Amino acid sequence: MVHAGMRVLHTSDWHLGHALKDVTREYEHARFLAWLLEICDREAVDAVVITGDVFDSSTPPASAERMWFDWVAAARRARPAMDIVAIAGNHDSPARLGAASAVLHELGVHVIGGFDRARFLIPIAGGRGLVAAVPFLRPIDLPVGVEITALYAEVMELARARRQPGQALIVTGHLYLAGADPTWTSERRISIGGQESASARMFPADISYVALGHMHRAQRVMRDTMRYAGAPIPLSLDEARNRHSVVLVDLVDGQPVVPRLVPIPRTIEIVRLGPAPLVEILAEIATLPDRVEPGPSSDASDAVDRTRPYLEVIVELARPEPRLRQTIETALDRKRARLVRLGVEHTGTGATLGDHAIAQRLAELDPRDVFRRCWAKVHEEAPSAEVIGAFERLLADVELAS
Ligand SMILES: [Mn+2]
Repeated sequence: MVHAGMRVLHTSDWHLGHALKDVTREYEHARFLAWLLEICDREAVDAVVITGDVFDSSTPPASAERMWFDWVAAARRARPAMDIVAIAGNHDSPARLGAASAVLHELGVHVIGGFDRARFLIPIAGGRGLVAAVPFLRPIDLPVGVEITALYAEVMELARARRQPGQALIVTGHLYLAGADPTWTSERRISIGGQESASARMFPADISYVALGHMHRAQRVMRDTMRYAGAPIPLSLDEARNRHSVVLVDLVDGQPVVPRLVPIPRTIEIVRLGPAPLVEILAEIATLPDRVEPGPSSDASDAVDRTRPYLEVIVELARPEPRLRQTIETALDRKRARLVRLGVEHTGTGATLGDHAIAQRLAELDPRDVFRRCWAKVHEEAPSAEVIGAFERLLADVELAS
């Protein structure tokens, strides 16, 4: 019988190496990671669970990989007994994230790239907890005919067989669960109707805590102890209103106490103007704070410069305005905010409105429907199951790459 409490910190979707319309997020990530280390120390965290998308791409820049390894090293120094478990998300390369796993394992850091029956069960906090570390499941991880639900059923069977009485069981996943709210996240497009969509019911109630990644908005699913930790920074302008946090889960004799959210301070604000007519936009820009002149202390002025707000401007136009960008940029000349997106909404002729409507309808269509219609047009019959299967695999590849 294992007795004693433990504290787990759940975080997700860091997307190290991310750029917002060409602007690197390095400074925000560095600030978040420094803050995270402080929280681990202050809250005496026993284990950190990172549920995927450590990196923004399968080939992250060296600076992003360095940030990851530097953080792991700093965490080891600050809290030598703290376990770190990280799984790959759909953005990570399982091979690349897992490449250093043997070295990291020696340091008490468990990185799970691809699903591996032999090593996904990881005891943490001196055996007070057991993590079933299931990463994002690619079609290649699933034997032919085996669905995600069936694989998780097997995971649960193996985990229950290994679990000691009183030991907390934490199960991870990087997937979209039906019922989760993906509203306006940059993962929205790839998650709806994708192969990774699954039901929350595959996580039975004897799991102490279900640590989820993929949805960038922090949220609970079905119960308090099944959560998406959410991304630590907004990864698109549409995520501007998300509140970012990490989850602290206290487990006493394997039983969870209601999880606590710790809000993450936002390093860089996002300002969104419009859609509005140009005169209104210019009036709003005039009220924005002016740029601070660089002071003598280079460190302080560096921070001031790096934290300039991101600005999105959407202008309503009745007719094309070739000098629009120049007009906006001139108005922003002495302003602190930096323009990362200038969009236009046409309110003019029926033709442009019509184009707009068609583009919108296209975005709403399911690629499968489009494919079926195109196939039927050319071949005068519905595509066979084999052809649909091939298209699904192709679609999954494209979705993984995006
Ligand atoms: Mn993500």
